[in-house]
Amino acid sequence: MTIEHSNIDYSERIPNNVGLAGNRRLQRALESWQPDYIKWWQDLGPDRSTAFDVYLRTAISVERDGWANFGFVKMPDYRWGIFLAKPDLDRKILFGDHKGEPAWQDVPGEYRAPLRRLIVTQGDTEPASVEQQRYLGVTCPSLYDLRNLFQINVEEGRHLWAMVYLLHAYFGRDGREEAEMLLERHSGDADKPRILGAFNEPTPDWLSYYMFTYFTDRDGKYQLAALAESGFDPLARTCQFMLTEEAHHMFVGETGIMRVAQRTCEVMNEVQSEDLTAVRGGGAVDLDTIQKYINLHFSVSLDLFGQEISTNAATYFNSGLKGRYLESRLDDDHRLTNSLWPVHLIQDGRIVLEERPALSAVNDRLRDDYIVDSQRGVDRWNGMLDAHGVDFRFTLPHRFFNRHIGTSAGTNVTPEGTVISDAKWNAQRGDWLPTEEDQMFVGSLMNRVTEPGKIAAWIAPPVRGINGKPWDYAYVRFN
Ligand code: BYC
Repeated sequence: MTIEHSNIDYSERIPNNVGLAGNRRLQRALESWQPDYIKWWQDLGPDRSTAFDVYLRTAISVERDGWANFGFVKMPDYRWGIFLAKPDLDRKILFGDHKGEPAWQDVPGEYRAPLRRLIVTQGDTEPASVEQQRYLGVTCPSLYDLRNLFQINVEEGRHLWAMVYLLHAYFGRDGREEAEMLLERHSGDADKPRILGAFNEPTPDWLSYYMFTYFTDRDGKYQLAALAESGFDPLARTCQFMLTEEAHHMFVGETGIMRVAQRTCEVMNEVQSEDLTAVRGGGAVDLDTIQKYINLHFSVSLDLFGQEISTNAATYFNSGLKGRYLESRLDDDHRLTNSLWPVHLIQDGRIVLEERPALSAVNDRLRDDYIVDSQRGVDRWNGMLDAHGVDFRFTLPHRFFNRHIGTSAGTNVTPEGTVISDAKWNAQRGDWLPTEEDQMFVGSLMNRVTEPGKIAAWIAPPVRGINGKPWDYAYVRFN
């Protein structure tokens, strides 16, 4: 392909660091997709937001300091573009049958179909999340939060661009068709839904949103990290850069949940009670309800890792298309020919932990890494509860709780990990997952606050603002 740079060329209609101007055909193809993308953004992106000036960061280079560029932008004018991490000309494939061979700069013919499928699945989640969050701006708790929502939305839009670039540049006509389809499927659409389950669920309120950015964006982190190991070098480099954008999304989730729980602690102190009615009466979300939202979003996100035992995943690994988390740091043969991995399975109605060929268990291994990482934020939230003298502790439910994909789909498992009957599940479901009443209560708190320095009563203000600005800075200007 053409010469590539770490600096991004913003003089182009499509900003890029892949030398797009040197490939007229590809440039024209992407320029003809661009208006469809803008139309999609206007139809299904953040509701009634096109005239707002938003304090956004835009990458100016893929170097470490390339993110330090902030300014007011109208979202439809955001410079969505194509940014790949710097190339490593000697890069070798680290795992699978092709271990040690030079990374591919083009798509190997025999892996065309699975590679396209991985890219399409990844690409499909990005616009899906923007669609899911479409109406949240209408009920933002503060300008700071509104700005973060919009920042994440534009970056998910850019992640879509990242995958569309790969489809256009490397997959010819069917790649172009897939790129169109990415704008035609819609979250929750009865006829043309998004590909993965979690991306068809609504994100109706800000508590759900923080949970989504904590738990579901974290699946994004792990999937992107696995794809960043790919032997297909353009995919690897695209994902490496996407990962730098992902960190902020998870930060918004983690601090968002922290701030909701902190406010709950403050209200419990004000009303001198931990009782649900008293806490809700004080205008905060009771801790039990926050736990139910954790249970829901964690379990839905665990489904995104696929089956515990997966031949798809084994094929992706063997073929060098999708690796493990931080593959280069793992101390083994990177081929997994004879190794085993402990996998939780349901057998005869019981949960067992059994060694299985590691190759077929790579999905579950990634899920293991994800669970460890998810626990870190939970520990930090609990540290805050402790500091407020509150005894309650948040927990992650058992990995088989409320699962719809994998070995435990269809088995009722409590958050503690006990298999129970349908009758018991139905009787206790409402203790573990948000009930309609819980959702209505959370929904009733969602009122729009857009005055600088003001914040909704159910959430504490952030510790600091964006880019050294105070948290009460006017991050969004309505026109
Ligand atoms: N929903 O062998 P298995 C993000 C299907 S999030 C529906 O385990 P595989 C983001 C599966 O397709 C990251 N279907 O499958 C976050 C397969 O279908 P077929 C997104 C599901 O392929 C927030 C069958 O079940 N990126 O970036 O090994 C905001 C057998 O399953 C689901 C990726 O996912 C499900 N949850 O694993 C914005 C990376 N799970 O073959 C963005 C790309 C499985 O029977 N995707 N199935 O027709 C992949 O690597 C894989 O497709 C999966 C599934 C890990 C998702």
